[in-house]
Amino acid sequence: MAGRKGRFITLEGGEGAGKSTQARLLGERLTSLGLECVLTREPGGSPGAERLRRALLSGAVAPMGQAAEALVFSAARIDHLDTLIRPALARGAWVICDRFIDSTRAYQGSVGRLDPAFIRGLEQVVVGANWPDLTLILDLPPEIGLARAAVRRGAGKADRFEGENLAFHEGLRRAFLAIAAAEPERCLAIDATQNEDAVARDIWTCVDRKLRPGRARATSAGRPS
Ligand code: T5A
Repeated sequence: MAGRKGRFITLEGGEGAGKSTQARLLGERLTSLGLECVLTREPGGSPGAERLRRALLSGAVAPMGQAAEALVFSAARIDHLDTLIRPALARGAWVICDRFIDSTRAYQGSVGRLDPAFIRGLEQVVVGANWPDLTLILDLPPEIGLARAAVRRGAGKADRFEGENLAFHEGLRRAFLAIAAAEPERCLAIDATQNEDAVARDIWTCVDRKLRPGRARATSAGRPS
């Protein structure tokens, strides 16, 4: 992306895979190297997109159909990119985003059965040149992820997508693994059945090998102010 000085990392996968946990741990590690790190999420991440998140996760948009839902996720993404992600990358920050465009591909595209041409069109219009440098796909059997999400939720109600049946979540797992296989340059699947520390170690190995954060720090430290 023209004007990008920072790095853009996304975490993807099914419900309860550990994305938020690992986004936080990765952010702490990058910050400890002296890098500016922006932790964010989708849907949401900016005030406008957080309003759309509430509508999406409450199920209020679902009766309008898959295409309308994909467009509302896209509207949220446009605001998020414009107001938070692009400015952060332009000033040299490392942006870590909990879900991004691959969630639209998997949930609305593969499992929601929207026309692949429609999804590709959204990718071109909404994401354009703002593709992640690295996408980490946290992979685990959906039964484990849903059980983790249920423990964390406690007595709270399952949201629009958590409440779908097991076949839906198995389809999502296949869709994310297919994305990882199709785009090995950008995406890496991580075994998310391991404990938090082991998953964090695998993620750090990938980030370090592909994006060299230590070198980025050395370069920015050497820059004249
Ligand atoms: N969506 C989103 C679309 O349909 N299209 C789109 O384009 C986009 C962007 C977002 C929903 O919107 C859909 C997908 C989603 O359904 P959300 O609330 O943000 O909703 O849901 P998730 O992203 O699925 O977030 P979760 O919070 O459910 O899961 P995480 O972030 O993967 O998991 P995390 O880190 O919160 O961990 C869950 C629990 O497990 C524990 C944690 O402590 C926590 O209690 N845990 C572990 N336990 C054991 N071992 C480990 N390794 C663990 N890691 C975490």
